[in-house]
Amino acid sequence: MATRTIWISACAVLLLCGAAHSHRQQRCSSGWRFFNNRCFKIIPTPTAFYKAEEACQRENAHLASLHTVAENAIMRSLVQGARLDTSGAWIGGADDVSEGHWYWLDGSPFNYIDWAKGQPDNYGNEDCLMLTPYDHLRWNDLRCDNLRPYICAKKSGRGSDGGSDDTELKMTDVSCAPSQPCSYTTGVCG
Ligand SMILES: [Ca+2]
Ligand SMILES: [Ca+2]
Repeated sequence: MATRTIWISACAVLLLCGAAHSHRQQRCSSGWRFFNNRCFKIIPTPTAFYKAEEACQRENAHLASLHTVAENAIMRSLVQGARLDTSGAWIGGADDVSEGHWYWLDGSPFNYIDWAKGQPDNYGNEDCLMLTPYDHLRWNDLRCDNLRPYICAKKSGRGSDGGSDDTELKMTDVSCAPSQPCSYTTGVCG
């Protein structure tokens, strides 16, 4: 287990190197990280779900929707890199309109899921979506008034000198030892 933890950390360090590249490009403003035509930002301040969404909207973003294995894995690695893997983080899904009918706050199709074991369980009326520390940052429904860090996302913009040589975060940024390959389903090494 100690070995696994070490390689998760190594994974995060290399991922942050990839993020540093993204700061030199113009597709995302400072503090945001570019991946798959969107810009993502992790805000570590523990915040209730809809307060977090309001904060994202003030930056023309929403709580992040996730649509692919790669996006999901990259977000997990970013959360780990920010050392928030013990608190988890809100992402932008909810089933508060109709129980069991999940939607993304940004209006995109809810076409991918990665529920943690036994989730969603709506325990005590849980209607908001988070990456849970209890199962490798897979998904859990949680009561919306809980305070958690959160991930905002928005479409990438084209800066005045946005170039074609932008560096994008990619799965190869999640690098691990050959004996502990990075899992494309969990986004962690081993
Ligand atoms: Ca629910
Ligand atoms: Ca739950």
